[in-house]
Amino acid sequence: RRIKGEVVLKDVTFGYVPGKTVLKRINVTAKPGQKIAFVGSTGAGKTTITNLINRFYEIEEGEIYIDGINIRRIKKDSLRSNIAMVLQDTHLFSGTVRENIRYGRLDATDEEVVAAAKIACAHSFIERLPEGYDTVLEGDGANLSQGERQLLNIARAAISKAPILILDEATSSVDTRTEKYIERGMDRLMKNRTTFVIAHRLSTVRNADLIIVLEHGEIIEQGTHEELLDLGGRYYQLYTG
Ligand code: DGT
Ligand code: MG
Repeated sequence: RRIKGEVVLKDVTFGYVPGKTVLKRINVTAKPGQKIAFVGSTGAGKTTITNLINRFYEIEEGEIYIDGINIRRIKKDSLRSNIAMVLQDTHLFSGTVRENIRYGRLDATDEEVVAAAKIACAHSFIERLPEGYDTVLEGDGANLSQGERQLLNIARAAISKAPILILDEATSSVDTRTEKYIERGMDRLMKNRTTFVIAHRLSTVRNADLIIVLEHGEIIEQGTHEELLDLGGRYYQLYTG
């Protein structure tokens, strides 16, 4: 049974430690292929929501469903292979650049690896490495810049066929010029996938199907970019601030 990518959070309440609630009664419905953006101040709970969709933590109250199936009943392996992610803290292992991009898609051909790197605007810097795609990365990519590590993570997401994509400040360490350049690649990455995007730079979320504004773990506003600007509330403040 193929995952289509509908994600539903129903009355999700969560805290990392007892007595300190981080998310309060969160309700979100993402239809297959939709782009949902989470915005809000530091500590509002944006990353925590994606941590729960990934099932990095167990929910105390409420439920999360993917295509109608409670994620508690989805095997972790299956969840891993159906959710691609690019996070602020990059995850690379000691191995070649090629292996790092192919991670999770071991059947991918060399051509697919290069195509994914091109989508991520990583091809040119990879070609400049001593051994190109066969360059061995030190643990966690210590021999790369933070921005280069993010581009490799984007390439990994691009080669993945996962129907669900999580982008948490995915291009935060990339310079403005590369970020501009990568925009089309990011659009290709999101195409036909349910995407949850978190970005401080609001220009990257304005075309989302739904923007959810969080404050202290609660949804305080939601709508499209235009709707939220018309509302003249918190999003408007963030946007014009
Ligand atoms: P950001 O990334 O700075 O824009 O902030 P958010 O919105 O991603 O915030 P988030 O979800 O990382 O944190 C929400 C709250 O949860 C904040 O008070 C810190 C707390 N928190 C986050 N991660 C952990 C964790 O691993 N352990 C504990 N005990 N608390 C955490
Ligand atoms: Mg965060």
